[in-house]
Amino acid sequence: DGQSSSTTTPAPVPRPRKRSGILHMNDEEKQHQLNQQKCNSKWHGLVEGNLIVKQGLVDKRKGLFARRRMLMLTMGPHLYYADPVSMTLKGEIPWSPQLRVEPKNFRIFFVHTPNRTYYLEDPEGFALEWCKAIEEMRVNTYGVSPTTCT
Ligand code: 4IP
Repeated sequence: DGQSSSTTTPAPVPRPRKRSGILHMNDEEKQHQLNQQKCNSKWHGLVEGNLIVKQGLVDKRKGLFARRRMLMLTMGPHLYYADPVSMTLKGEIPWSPQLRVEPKNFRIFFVHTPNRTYYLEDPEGFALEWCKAIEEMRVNTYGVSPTTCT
């Protein structure tokens, strides 16, 4: 069809690194980022040596009440949440190929896991960014599931 002719392909143009580009870094770049995180992030001690891909304050609702937590998506992958006042790790949303995100609006998003749905609210309104980052991590880790029911 003429598409696979031997025309010279133009030299690749270096593109600026996207926020989510961390997933596509080579080992050396990741190690560099990790060293930066060790020196510069006060959360480093809570994430078991994993590289933080995205972090931000969210309100995590359980029952009637919500707790403000620092949510941290890391390589591994992990989704840790910590108390930003006491700077202690409170828990972790368990990763599995079944983990799914569901944005409700600009602030509220759900993280569905086999045993629990986490109700999260980004008070700054970046719920869609969270969903994108978590979904990208899921695809990057487990691939696109062929058995997804819609
Ligand atoms: C707590 O409510 C907090 O929401 C906890 O969140 C939550 O644990 C507890 O649920 C829930 O009872 P109160 O602080 O009002 O008592 P966090 O751990 O972030 O402090 P998780 O971690 O599971 O959401 P239980 O069912 O896990 O105890």
